[in-house]
Amino acid sequence: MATRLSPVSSILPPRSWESIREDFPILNQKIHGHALVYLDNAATSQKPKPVLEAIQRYYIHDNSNVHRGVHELSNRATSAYEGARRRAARFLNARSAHEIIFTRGTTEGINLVAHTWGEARVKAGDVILLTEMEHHSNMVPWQLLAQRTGAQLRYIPVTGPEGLLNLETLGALLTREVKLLACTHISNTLGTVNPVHDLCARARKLGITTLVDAAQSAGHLPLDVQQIDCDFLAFSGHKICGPMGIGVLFGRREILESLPPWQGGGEMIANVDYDHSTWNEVPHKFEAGTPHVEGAVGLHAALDYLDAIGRQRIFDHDQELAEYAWAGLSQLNGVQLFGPSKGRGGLISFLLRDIHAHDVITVADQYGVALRGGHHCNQPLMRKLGVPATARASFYFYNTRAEVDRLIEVVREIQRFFAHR
Ligand code: 7TS
Repeated sequence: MATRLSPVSSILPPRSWESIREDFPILNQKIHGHALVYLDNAATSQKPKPVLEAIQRYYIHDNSNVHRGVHELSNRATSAYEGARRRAARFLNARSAHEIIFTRGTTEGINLVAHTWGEARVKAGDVILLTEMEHHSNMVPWQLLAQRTGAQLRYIPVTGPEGLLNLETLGALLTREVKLLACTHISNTLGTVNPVHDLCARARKLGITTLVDAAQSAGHLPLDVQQIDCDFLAFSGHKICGPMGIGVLFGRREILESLPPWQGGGEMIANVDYDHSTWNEVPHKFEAGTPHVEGAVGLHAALDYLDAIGRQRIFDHDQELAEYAWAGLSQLNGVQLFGPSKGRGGLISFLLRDIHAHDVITVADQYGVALRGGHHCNQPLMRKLGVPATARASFYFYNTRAEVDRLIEVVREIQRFFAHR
């Protein structure tokens, strides 16, 4: 019998972070005369060359519409699109590619669930349980559903300065009226990593459906929908090195099969008559119209790229940078930091005394440091924290300790600048 060889990736030494960074030409430029320090990764990540090349290759060699054609290019486009679906299933450890719906992103995935599952399963008096740290994308679709159905929203509270979920309230909140628990995995403002596996297990015992917003966790840590044991999980490609306009909604197959479609049109049907139609099998039932094939191709390349680095390695790097930045910022006078001091995701929200977050990020930009400031689509959370806005630095694997040093230096500079005004 032939000897089995180990997969190549397991015998190659890991690539250095320096060489990985070279895959991102956009990072190598000056902004206002200073080297760009891109710390806005929670909004969108940069794209490595292999992703850009995969998209270009697709358009140069294979572009066509999918599924309905029989010519060679259509077959190639279909197999690229469906190959990306299988890759996304593997990325999430879903049981099958039937559980993967391509969307425009996290927001569209959550809206899809709120419409199809929500309208089929939620009625007046039911409760949708969220947390106080949800992004508007995981709040507003449920408010709209509540308005349509007469359901109510309840929230798991966030505790004081540490920004953790108060899990002691869960016993009282997880009542029989709760139909859905929808929770972010990593908060885009606080950096809190929520115990989604435990939350889903608690909900499951009571027959409550679960949805995980993985916009800030996919591509930052190992993600396994069977281990989390959630019913739905959504993420965006553009935050994890993929193109904009493509995302994934995972849905447990039995649930997807039992739901009505969302949008109507081509692709999602089996048979159409003048007065009624029947639906294609899942996941196609939920993908009306010409899909974003280019996006799926780019996403496929991004998932390969991330897994070649290793998601655990990425998470360790995120945490190291976040803790290094936390330590550096907390040594400065007049800096307020938000969220947990340890065990956090790779982003930090902060405020400088007497300086508005927008002034901080505007001056930081003059030094080439790209931060984001505002409510980060967390308006209710901002009110709870008692601040109008925060400045936020968010990291990815191509960021370095030297860039964090530069951030701290620029923050000091901003403090000096405003002290003399
Ligand atoms: N959920 C979370 C936790 C997010 O951080 C975001 C985007 C979304 C959902 C929505 O993702 P989309 O790709 O559908 O727009 N967060 C941010 C941010 O923090 N700054 O810009 C976008």
